[in-house]
Amino acid sequence: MTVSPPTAPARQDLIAGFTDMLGPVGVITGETDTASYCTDWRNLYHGRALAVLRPASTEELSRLVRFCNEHDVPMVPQGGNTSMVGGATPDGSGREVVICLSRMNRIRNIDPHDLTMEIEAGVTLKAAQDAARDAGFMLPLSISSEGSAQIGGVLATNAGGNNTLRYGNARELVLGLEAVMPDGGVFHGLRRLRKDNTGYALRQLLIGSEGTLGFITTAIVQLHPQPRAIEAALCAVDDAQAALKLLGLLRARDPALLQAFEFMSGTGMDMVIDLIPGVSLPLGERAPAYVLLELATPRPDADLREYAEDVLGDALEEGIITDAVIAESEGQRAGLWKLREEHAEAQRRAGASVKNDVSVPVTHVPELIARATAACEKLIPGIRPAPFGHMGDGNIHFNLVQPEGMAPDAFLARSHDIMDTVAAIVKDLDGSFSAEHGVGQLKPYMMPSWRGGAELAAMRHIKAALDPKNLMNPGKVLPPVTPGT
Ligand code: 2HG
Ligand code: ZN
Repeated sequence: MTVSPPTAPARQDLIAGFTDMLGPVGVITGETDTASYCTDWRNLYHGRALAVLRPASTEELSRLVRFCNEHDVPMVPQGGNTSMVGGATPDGSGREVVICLSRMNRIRNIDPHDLTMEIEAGVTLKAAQDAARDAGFMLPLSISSEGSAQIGGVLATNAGGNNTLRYGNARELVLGLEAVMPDGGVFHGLRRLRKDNTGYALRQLLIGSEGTLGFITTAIVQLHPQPRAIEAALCAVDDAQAALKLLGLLRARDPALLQAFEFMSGTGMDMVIDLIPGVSLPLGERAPAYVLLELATPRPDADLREYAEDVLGDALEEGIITDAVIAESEGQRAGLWKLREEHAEAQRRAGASVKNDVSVPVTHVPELIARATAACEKLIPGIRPAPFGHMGDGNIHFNLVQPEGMAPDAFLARSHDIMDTVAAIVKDLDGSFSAEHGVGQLKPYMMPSWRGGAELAAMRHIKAALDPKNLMNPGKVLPPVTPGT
């Protein structure tokens, strides 16, 4: 069945209906005003929207979803619009509405005994972290786009980020959830219990569903004690194998202290230093690869600085690292993290790039990097592999930047070849082709070969049961049904 966009009068009726429900402040129309909502952060996808809708409460959203259901209007949830896989961008038909929850942006409460925080979907991750810190706690989710990414999207994609090795992904941090289901019904799951084995864990189904099973409107997340001491260090290493040895050394000494362990290739770091204004490398000279590590403890009596100096001194002596700098102040710590966080932006400035957000067992990270580098260099001579990421939990962003001088479009035309080349190695190493960025509209074509058979069939049954009209974020995560999939 081909579905055409609504005719002009039908479109006017729908917009009048939206405006009745949300008021003029909640409805944005017109190609110019909706343009920024119809393109993704990477500028890979360009859609069109019937309207951008901004409900201010769960009740308004519930009414809106019922209305969309009655009128067969597909809905695309969008938070901070920071998806790396086009997960929040509408298609080109002009019949989808983008629904943003940015007006639902209250931090409702922080409970110091339960160590929980109740937050609405439109709160940015950074605002949530700041509120937790001001109350004396820590919300350990930390990702590069935290200034814009909103809680709804962070949970819908089960975001991971820099602290996963210690605190887990978003899923591990959520105790309770409220959501509007595809038929407009409200799932009232805002519970703050640590033990609650009552039926299926529906909240876990919604987390990571990328908006295909409903809208997350509010969450209760777990907080952690705020560290009393933090030490961040940037180390130069020869390769990922040396980085793995450093991880082993830190784990052997005191695994509880490690909070982040990030790998960066020399190529990626060169791009940051050369293309991002105001950053410089605080080490003697450039290296083939780097590790940014962070140690943290809530204990008042720990001398973390001395520990960091000892362990890195030993790593230098044993030849595991070739240089290191430990941040002397909060400002220097932020400076070290900037070198890491600017990788995505530096790669964007360096030209077209193909991203592979993959994970493998941590032991296999060096082999992944070595094999995928060789395979991609053979596939496209001059390609610039710039892998980096959350090595401590096995998640590497195996990103490849176009060869200098190659036309960006010619490079992007090879995207699937590159992704398939990397994916074959990841599969061989028992990994995943979608670690923390989701599947979105970039990767559904890979689902049958990675999640085929009973697993994909179960996903399709769940989707059909909850969203029989396929109105929630259509075209994302699940591939179209074709015989045999
Ligand atoms: C990060 O870890 C983000 O900085 C972005 O997940 C990764 O640009 C990327 O591929
Ligand atoms: Zn990442």
